[in-house]
Amino acid sequence: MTAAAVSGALRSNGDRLWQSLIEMAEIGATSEGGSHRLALTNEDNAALELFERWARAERCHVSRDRLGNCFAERPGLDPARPAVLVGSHLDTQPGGGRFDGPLGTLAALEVVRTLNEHEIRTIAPVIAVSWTNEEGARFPLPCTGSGVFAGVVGYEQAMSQRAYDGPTFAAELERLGRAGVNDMGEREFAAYFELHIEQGPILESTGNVIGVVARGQGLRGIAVKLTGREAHTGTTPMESRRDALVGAAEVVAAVRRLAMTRKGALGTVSRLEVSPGSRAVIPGRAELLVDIRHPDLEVLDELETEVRHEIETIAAAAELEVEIETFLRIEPVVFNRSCVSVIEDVARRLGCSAMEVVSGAGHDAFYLATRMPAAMVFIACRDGISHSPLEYSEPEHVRAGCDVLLHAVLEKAGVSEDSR
Ligand code: HGY
Ligand code: MN
Ligand code: MN
Repeated sequence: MTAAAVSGALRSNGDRLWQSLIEMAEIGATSEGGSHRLALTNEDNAALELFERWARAERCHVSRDRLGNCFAERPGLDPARPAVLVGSHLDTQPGGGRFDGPLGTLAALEVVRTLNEHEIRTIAPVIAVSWTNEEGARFPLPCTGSGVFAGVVGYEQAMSQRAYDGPTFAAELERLGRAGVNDMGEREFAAYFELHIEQGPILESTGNVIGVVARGQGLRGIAVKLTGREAHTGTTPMESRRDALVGAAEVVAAVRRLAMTRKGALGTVSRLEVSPGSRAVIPGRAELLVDIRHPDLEVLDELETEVRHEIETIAAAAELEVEIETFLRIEPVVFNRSCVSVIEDVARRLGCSAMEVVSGAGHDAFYLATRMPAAMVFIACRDGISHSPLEYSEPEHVRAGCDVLLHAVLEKAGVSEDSR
């Protein structure tokens, strides 16, 4: 391990990373100052191609797997040593921000750039990665790419999922020529690290620069279809109606009420589609997406059971047919203690104020943690806002987060004695 790396004197180039974030944000930029780069759209593809150009300029071996996940490998001295994986995603929410995803993906690239600039040779290979469809905004399954890579999400399930705007995941991969042939299925990895904005208020409100993410809360995605009877709004007596939207409104209120009965639980109906949506027609169909979360698996399961039962009860009382499908289960995650400790130690060594946090948002690292030792580094975001054009993190926090990521990677990858 070189003196620079050990003493913590080594630093990434925060200005270069910030500049890369600005350039990346130009792809899919919105007039509100955010990012609109839905998974497997032309914008998402352009973002990945920019990442790949930058990675090739760093002499990385760039490849993709069959999900379109992109791997930029910087060789280590010992190619047989399990690699250290580091990255995040480039796709965004419809009205997303400029940091959620790109921060971690471009910080991984900055790690590579810094190692090249200082001619530091790691023992193990270091691979910067960009995962496909983390957000689950266009295609229902969040963390599709990392989920299949980790062996948690089935390949067919991933490929057959249909975008809310129509095409299947497989068709869009094909249209973009996005898939590759690098099958990492059998490869062993030493660790996975991901830098991400907290997307919540804790770090900012406590004045901590670094969040050491030891755990992540679990979540359920529940799709609900309510079917009533379309009829004339001007002639149908109130007591004989089967109004799907009235049922949906009760479901929205029930999800909120049930979540508030449990400390730490979160419940949201985040998507509602009503048809036919004509003024003089009583809504015959309503489709809802329910998102519930809790750090404790037992409480999360209880809440899911209760929500499903309440939806059945509401549908029966409103004489509506109902279909309920839990299409998404991401279990609460406990990150690898050794990786968490490395982040804690590095943050202390670099003089960053830090605290242990539980991630409220889901991340690719949750799935990666089922296949290899993994942990995350958080930095604050202004007012805790994310999934919004208002998303913002301070340049000095971006720099600090990248430096912690850099040294965590070096700890796990090892550094050769002959590095400068
Ligand atoms: O669902 C999530 O929490 C992530 O932000 N996609
Ligand atoms: Mn994210
Ligand atoms: Mn997100």
